[in-house]
Amino acid sequence: MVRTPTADDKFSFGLWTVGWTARDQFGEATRPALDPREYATKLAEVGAWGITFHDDDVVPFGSDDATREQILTDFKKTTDEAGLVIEMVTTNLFSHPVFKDGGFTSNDRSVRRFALRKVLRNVDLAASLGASTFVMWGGREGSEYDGVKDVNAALNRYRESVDIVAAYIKEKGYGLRIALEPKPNEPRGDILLPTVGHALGFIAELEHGDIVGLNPETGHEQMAGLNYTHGLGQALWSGKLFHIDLNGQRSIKYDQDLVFGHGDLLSAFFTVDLLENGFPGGGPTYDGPRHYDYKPSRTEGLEGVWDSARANMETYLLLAEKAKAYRADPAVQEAFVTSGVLELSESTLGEGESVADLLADRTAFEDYDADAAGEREYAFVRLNQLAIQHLIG
Ligand code: ASC
Ligand code: MN
Ligand code: MN
Ligand code: MN
Repeated sequence: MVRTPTADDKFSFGLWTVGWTARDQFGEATRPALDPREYATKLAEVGAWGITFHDDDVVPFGSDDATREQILTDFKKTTDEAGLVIEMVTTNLFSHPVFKDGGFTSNDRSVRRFALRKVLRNVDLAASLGASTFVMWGGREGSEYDGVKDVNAALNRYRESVDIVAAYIKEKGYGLRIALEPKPNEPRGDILLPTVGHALGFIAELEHGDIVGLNPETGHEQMAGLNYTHGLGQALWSGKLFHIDLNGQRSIKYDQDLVFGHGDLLSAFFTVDLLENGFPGGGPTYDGPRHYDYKPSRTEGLEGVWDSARANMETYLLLAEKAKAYRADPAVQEAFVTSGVLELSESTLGEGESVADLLADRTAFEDYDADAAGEREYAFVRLNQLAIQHLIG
């Protein structure tokens, strides 16, 4: 291990990650289910600062109020004793058969009302536990067949529910922000709000969108063939990067939820570079939890669970070290100039320059030597190779 994780690293894990018993589409669980409190204690031991959970991860679906109260009190006692921060809470609107056609966008209105009640109840819980983010992963919001879902109506219902929850948070004065988590498919054939871009477009249509942002997951963007680091970049640019789910994915296939860095390692390097060092030319930065949403592979036993939890943090810390050295390397700084990476931060019009001025500037067009400019060598390959040298050198 590069160094021991500390609270300043803000490493955080979903209870459902280490707690996954590895039941999949084709096979039984390969690991025993421990008491949620055991996972929490052990997560703190291996260096986590935070923990997150779905309501149903801690309290079995359908528990009566007294049982729920007791379980939550005990769980909170354990996390307090372990020194773990409950930084995020999320609602399970995907496991129970009632949600088979979705929660907020089910064709069945009674299901939508039940889903909204389940979420509002969980928002109260999140606030009482001191969480700062409330994640909404709409895994069952979608369809397998184009003709069965009225997308216009579904987005209206999605907006209705998210706005109701956001308004409720404001009315109660809770210090919570909502983070929507995009995913293109699985478990539904097609999920609504499939990518960072779709979700940003949706948030722009909300009445209470000021407290609604994103929780992009590495593998979810990569399942759509997209660049996760660019997705984080645009979310940051939009002021909407509220939370992140780090993990690994190897190309366009089912959601693998591998350990961070065990998928596309070079992409993981640039993800860490962005999170730790910000944009090369400055701009908004991310200061939130480094949260993992991964699954210990089905081949692992309990020892493998904790090895894999440690691996997530170790990989991140190793990449952070390398990304720091990469940015500090004079050869890289020089390449940033040669390649125009820093030049991109200069506004296209000069200060105080108007469009009329631009139109009058013959050097910008009439006398511009496009052929000569077309000969510029950007030397992007050289810059990328410097990254490779830092990564594996
Ligand atoms: C979440 C979240 C996911 C899913 C999945 C459940 O809350 O972020 O990606 O639930 O991990 O297994
Ligand atoms: Mn995933
Ligand atoms: Mn996730
Ligand atoms: Mn997941």
